[in-house]
Amino acid sequence: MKTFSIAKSRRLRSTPYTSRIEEQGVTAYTTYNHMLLPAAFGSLEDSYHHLKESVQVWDVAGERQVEINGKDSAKLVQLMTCRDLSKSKDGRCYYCPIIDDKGGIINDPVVLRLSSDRWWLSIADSDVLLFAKGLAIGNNFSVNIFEPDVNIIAVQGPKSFKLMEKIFGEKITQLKFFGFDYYDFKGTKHLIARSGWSKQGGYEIYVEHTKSGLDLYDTLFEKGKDLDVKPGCPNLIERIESALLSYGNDIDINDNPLECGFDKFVNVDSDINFLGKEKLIKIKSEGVSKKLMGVKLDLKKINITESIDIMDENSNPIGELRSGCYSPYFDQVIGIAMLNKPNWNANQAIKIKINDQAFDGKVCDLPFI
Ligand code: THG
Repeated sequence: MKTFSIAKSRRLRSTPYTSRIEEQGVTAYTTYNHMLLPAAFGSLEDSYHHLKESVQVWDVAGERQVEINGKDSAKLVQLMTCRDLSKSKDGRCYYCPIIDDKGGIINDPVVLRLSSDRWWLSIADSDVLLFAKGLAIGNNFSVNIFEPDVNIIAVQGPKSFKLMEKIFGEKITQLKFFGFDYYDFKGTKHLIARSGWSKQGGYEIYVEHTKSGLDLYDTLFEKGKDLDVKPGCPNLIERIESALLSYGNDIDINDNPLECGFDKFVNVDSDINFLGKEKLIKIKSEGVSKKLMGVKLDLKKINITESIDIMDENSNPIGELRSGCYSPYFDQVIGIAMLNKPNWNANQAIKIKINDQAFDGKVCDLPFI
């Protein structure tokens, strides 16, 4: 595949850590929320093994925050998501599909309840701020909506707990999954959550004070030397094996949450008010006609830049492959596919054509591991 360099500009925003990661050997960027997001530090496969064994520090500032505060903030956040937040608590994160009036997915952020009238939506790659502003204006809500200057550093991998303990003390190891609290670093408080876009364990530091954050970034590398800490980024292989979904790749506005396996985040039975509720009630009672599934292909290499049609054994189209990679764990290509009803049985045979060559494969359940 031919590769191209990225043309930087003000519009394609750098992060406070960009100069650091460029010194540390970033080799590819993607864009996320109009910001640079590192996509590789050399070999994806080497980074994958390292992430599963040790600890990495990621510049994920592209996971921007949409802050919604004010008297009607809880009402607006609930209007945007089908997940029931009526019993939500301060200091907790909630993975929430944001949907439109048709039930189409606008985004799949991690929602942080800072207080009952102050929320952060830690968004995937789409312009949630504009959607939120439109709803607030149309409904005459009393809210403030803006992007605060927050730049997340993720610390991921099995040794992340040891590394964070060295810097923040034992109490950081007691933080529960999807909980957050404030921890001191040289006199500055940092919001730290036990979360991250890998299944290897770890934390996300929501840096609000850039100077202290840069010092913390450097300290993570100093204190992590004996733990073999390395710079990294969300890893395509690890995230597909773990079935962490990527908005814009695996899911988009033409999919509803029930098609994407978000059933437990679709709360149509409580009396909450959200956009698309009627629609989701209807879809739930009728059942979905397409669904995200895993696929395994008899292939050792793939590079997906657009969806690829999937066929059944008789060459009838049955869906599309949306993400894929070579998995060292399965020693074949695995991928995330949207498959039409009734092709949802694990082990069902499928076919795929790449560069006019046909390859066999089979359907499987998500997550792979
Ligand atoms: N962290 C933060 N912001 C983010 C992401 C993140 N914004 C963009 C993107 N990632 C949003 N998408 C996801 C997808 C999956 C998860 C988090 C964000 C995730 N899922 C867990 C899982 O699937 O096991 C837990 C879900 C649950 O059960 O609540 O962590 O990574 N700050």
